[in-house]
Amino acid sequence: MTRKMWGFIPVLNCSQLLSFCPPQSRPSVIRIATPDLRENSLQRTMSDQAFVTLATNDSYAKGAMVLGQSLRKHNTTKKLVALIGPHVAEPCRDALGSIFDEVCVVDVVDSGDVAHLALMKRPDLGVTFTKLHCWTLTHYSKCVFMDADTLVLSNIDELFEREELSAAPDPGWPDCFNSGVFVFRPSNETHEKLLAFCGEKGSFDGGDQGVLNSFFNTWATADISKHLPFIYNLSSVSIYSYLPAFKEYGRNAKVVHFLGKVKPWNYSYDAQKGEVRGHALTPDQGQLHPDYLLLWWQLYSKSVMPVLQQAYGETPFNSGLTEESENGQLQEDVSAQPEASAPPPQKVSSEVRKQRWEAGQIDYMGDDSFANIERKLDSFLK
Ligand SMILES: [Mn+2]
Repeated sequence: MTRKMWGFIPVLNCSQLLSFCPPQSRPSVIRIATPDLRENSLQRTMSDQAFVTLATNDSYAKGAMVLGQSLRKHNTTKKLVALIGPHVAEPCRDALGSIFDEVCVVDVVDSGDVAHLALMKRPDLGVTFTKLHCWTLTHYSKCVFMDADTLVLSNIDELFEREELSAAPDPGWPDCFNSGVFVFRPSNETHEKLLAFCGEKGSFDGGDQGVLNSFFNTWATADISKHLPFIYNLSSVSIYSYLPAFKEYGRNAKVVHFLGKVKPWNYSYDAQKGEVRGHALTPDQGQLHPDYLLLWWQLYSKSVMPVLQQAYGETPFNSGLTEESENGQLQEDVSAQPEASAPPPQKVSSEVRKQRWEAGQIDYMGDDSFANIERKLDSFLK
């Protein structure tokens, strides 16, 4: 009975409420805290926008942590949100929690709604559905999604001036946008439309980029302001495919995207020497720019390792850091698991090297490193 009564209480503002009080019980001075109010509304505007990333496993969680710290390092005023899959380990969640403002576990299998239905039609698109979940963050009015394999090089808060769906061209097919960095407006309606679309039509590339490009299919032609400059999603692939452009514009890069199968966390790092190690000479690998790779590891060892150590406590974990032992032999971190160890670079003859280059097996970290290519290029350009 009493509970029901609450339903009839109208929403009143302060002065309306005060008018019910007898005059003697009213406070003599009503403090109007203007500065506080202003601060609150400012905070509201800022907390109304967020950078969002996604980690489906512990390795990607490390990437997300480095991304989060790179955004913090460049003084973002926006909130940081990490979506995580149900398989991310507890200490990793804790570590993410101390870098991000919000960590949301997304389990598409558990959601008994449109997502579940779509997933039953296309079980192969599970990870994609997890990513599309970012549209349900409706307590934000605008967000910028960033893959966990991206790294921020300067403040990029200006991206929030853009509208949905803004993204940079994909280096492989520039009429498509790359879905590693995009501006969007959370909306349950859009989320459901996306899922239904996904369930019906699937994805032409098997991932979120295919779905999003088919859904936002006027991106290439309708509104040039939705084309983010390439410097907001620079992939190493393009550095090597158009080196002169990189030489001209590369210094303005704001976001690096470590595209490809091999990610920064697949390497290891000697913190004492400040060297990245463990480069494998197999096709489709090692396409990461050594300078950006080093930057990633520097940030990881300085700003992420302490957070991880705190979260794991005594429990050993795969840190990816290596130490030189007293007899000069390279040792993996005692706690490291086999996943982190890739074969060390090998010296090969120039003939073999040429063959490998032509077969697309490029030793970006060694003989074919950017510095060497640049030297060669400079000798032509002079
Ligand atoms: Mn990516």
